[in-house]
Amino acid sequence: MAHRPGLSFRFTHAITRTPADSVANGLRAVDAGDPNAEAFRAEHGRYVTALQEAGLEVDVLPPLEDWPDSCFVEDPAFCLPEGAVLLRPGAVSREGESREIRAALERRFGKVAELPGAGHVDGGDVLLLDDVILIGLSARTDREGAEAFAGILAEWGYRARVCETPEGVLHFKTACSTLGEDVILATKVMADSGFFGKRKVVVVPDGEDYAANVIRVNDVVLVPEGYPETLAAIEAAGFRTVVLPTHEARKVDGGLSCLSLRFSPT
Ligand code: CIR
Repeated sequence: MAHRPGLSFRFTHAITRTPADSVANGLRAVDAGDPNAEAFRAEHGRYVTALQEAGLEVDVLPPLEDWPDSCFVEDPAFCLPEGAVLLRPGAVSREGESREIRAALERRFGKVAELPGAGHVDGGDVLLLDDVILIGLSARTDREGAEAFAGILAEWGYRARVCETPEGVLHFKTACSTLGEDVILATKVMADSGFFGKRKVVVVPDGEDYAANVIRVNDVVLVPEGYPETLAAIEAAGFRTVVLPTHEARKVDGGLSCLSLRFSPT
């Protein structure tokens, strides 16, 4: 796979989905109280505006009451300039989400592939970099799914590497993000993993692990509100930031990356 500068952060479009009232039943590892759907929708509105201000055309899909976690659109699909791949989320309560997002992807892409076989992959476990795609095995993404997905990526000309997400971390990207230009933001455990080779790694300060999930969108990095040391570290590394509230998403283990699919269709 050739190095394609900007592949991982230069985007023209995004897809999001408004949180449903049923998001109060969303999956979570530790119960810190239910998210309030109305407050979540207000935070989501600010997120959509931030993507638009970063230069993206944003498709906002309607809420799906039958699928409580369906606002986390990153998980049922993965997008590249050439096309989109419908994944197979690893949680039973999310299995219908790929079907539900297909039409939105077909509006934007000529090519929409399906993950072959019976394995599982959540998009939250897939980190797109400019020269490699890292796929993290997790409680949601199994080896069969990861290998089937890597096979599609290879057909499309991309190199993938399968990694082990550290124990207790929901998704690979719960604990790391690309800041672009070969700089990674990662928790200490992830930074020590060796997954990132010679790339520069900005380590998330102690006590702020949630802030490892940020998104670089064109010229800015969107950062969750309430993590001042991580914000300072990202700015010190030379990146412009926009801070957004994610208090409701966090109650159901969601972060900034999970709330959109970002892409530049060719
Ligand atoms: C779940 O557990 O599946 C949702 N409550 C949160 C999904 C977060 N998605 C992501 O990190 N990509």
